[in-house]
Amino acid sequence: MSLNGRTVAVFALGGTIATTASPATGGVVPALSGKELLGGVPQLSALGVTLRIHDFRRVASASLTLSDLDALHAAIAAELDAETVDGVVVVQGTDTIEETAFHLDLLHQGDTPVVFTGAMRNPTLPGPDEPANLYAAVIAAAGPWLRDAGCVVVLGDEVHAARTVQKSHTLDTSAFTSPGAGPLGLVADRKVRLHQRLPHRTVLPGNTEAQTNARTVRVALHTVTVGDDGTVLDLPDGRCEGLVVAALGGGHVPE
Ligand code: DAS
Repeated sequence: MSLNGRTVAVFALGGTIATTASPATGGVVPALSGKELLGGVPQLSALGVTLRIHDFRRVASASLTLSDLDALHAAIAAELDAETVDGVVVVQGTDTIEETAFHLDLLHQGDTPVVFTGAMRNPTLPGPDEPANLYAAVIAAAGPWLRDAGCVVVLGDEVHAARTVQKSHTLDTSAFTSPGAGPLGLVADRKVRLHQRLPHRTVLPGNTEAQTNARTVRVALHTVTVGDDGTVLDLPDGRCEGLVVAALGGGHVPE
C-alpha cells in the first residue's frame, strides 16, 4: 500500500536517539532537534508522508515527569483536533518508553495510532539503530494497520502493545519484548504485518479533577528481596500517601 499523501505528527523528546558527542563530558548528550533527527533518514522522503515535527522536550528519558507526560497527551490531543493526521510518532529515550507509552495508552482517546520509538545505540556508534527505528515508526503510524491499537512501541522492526512491552535488556538492540504475549507484529516491506489481533484497551475518562489531584499524591514503591526484614518499609511512613509492594512470586513476602 502506498503511504503517499499521509500525514504523521512527530513529537521529539530527546533520549539516546537524539544525542551527539559531548567533548566536555566525553559522553553524549541529547542535542538533535526533531528536524535534524528525521533529516538524517533520507529514505523517509521517498515514502511521500508529510511530517509535522514538534520539538517537545530534549532530555534523557529518566528526567521526564508525569507533568511532561500529561502535557504530551494534551499536545497530541490538540494536534489531532486541529489537523488531519493519520498517526503520531513519539521519539524518546528507551529507559522509560514502557512507562510513557503505557501512561499515554491509558489517556489517549480515539483510533489514531501513537507509535513510540527510540534507539539503543547512540548515533556516534557503528550501526546505530536510529534511522531504521524512525523509518519503521513513521510507516507504522502512517498506515491503516494500527488504527484502534492505541499506543505501541516500535523498535527493531517489532511492534509491541504499550500494555505488554518491557525494556528487558540494558544494551541489546533487541531489548524490547512482550513477555507472555509476544509482539503484535512486524514492520517489513513498508507495511505492518500483524501477528495477533489488537488487544483490548482500557482508556480512562477524560482529564478529571480526580486525575489532577492524583498528581499531588506521593506513592512509594518497595521491591521485596531475599533477606528483606521490612525496615525499609518504615521509610515512606508519614511521607507518602500510599505504598506499592512489589512482592516475590505471586505476592509472597518473608514472614
Ligand atoms: N539515554 C537513555 C534515555 O534517555 C537511554 C536511551 O535513550 O536508550 O532513556
